[in-house]
Amino acid sequence: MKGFVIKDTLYAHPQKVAKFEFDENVAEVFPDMIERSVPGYVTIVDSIGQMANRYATEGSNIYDLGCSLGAVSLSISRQIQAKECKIIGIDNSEAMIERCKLHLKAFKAPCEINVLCQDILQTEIEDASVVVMNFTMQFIAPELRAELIANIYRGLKPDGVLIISEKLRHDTEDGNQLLIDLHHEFKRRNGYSELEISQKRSALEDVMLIDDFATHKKRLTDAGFDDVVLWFQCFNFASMVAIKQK
Ligand code: GEK
Repeated sequence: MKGFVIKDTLYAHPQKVAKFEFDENVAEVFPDMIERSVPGYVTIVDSIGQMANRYATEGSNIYDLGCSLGAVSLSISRQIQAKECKIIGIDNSEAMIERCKLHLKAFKAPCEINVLCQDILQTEIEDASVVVMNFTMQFIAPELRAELIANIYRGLKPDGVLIISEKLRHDTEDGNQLLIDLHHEFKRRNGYSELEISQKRSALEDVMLIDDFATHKKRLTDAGFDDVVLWFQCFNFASMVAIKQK
């Protein structure tokens, strides 16, 4: 995405902080924002493509729910070898979807990617071998998450997977504070000021609501998934793959 990178300075100046939204301003700086804010983002996106290659089956659908600018869809498109798969990227932010279409055109995906502006709570998942939510579910109201996961489970074929990345809350106060401090230091080292870190934190309050790993695991197994593998964690950012066997 390098050719498009515009520096994120959205919270660089003191302001009356409004609730965080995925609007045009955020879409414009998104590649820089996410790389400087999420530890391991580039590795996660690349590894999701690798995992999709392992699980994608010929003629199946692959969903990228909350696709933003299409980084995951592109990574999958470049790495899967299964024939005639359809990649479907979905996001409910018009600003993201418009830019996503431009990015995908510029980067010429080897496997076709269809992009849709839609609420993922309304998405019909069918014949899926791989479903990805890369840092998306944390923006869904907690009381709607179990039904979303159940819907994904129903739409997955046997041996299909759901790859889900989230910011996590650790289940002890001191341990949680340690992970928060390490993450803030990561942001500082990436050039964000104390003001930017604290204003972004206020903007995300009540917008991004995070769970601990045990809650994720229980929700996934309650929906029917046979195994939940935590395959990546750096500080309070993690990614897991949930496997549906039959
Ligand atoms: C990436 N996966 O680059 N329906 C559809 N989209 C939604 C919904 C919803 N109900 N709620 C939020 N979104 C991407 C990064 S960003 C993560 C994902 C972040 C969308 C929202 O518009 C945004 O584009 C995305 O989920 C979350 O790998 O910014 O921390």
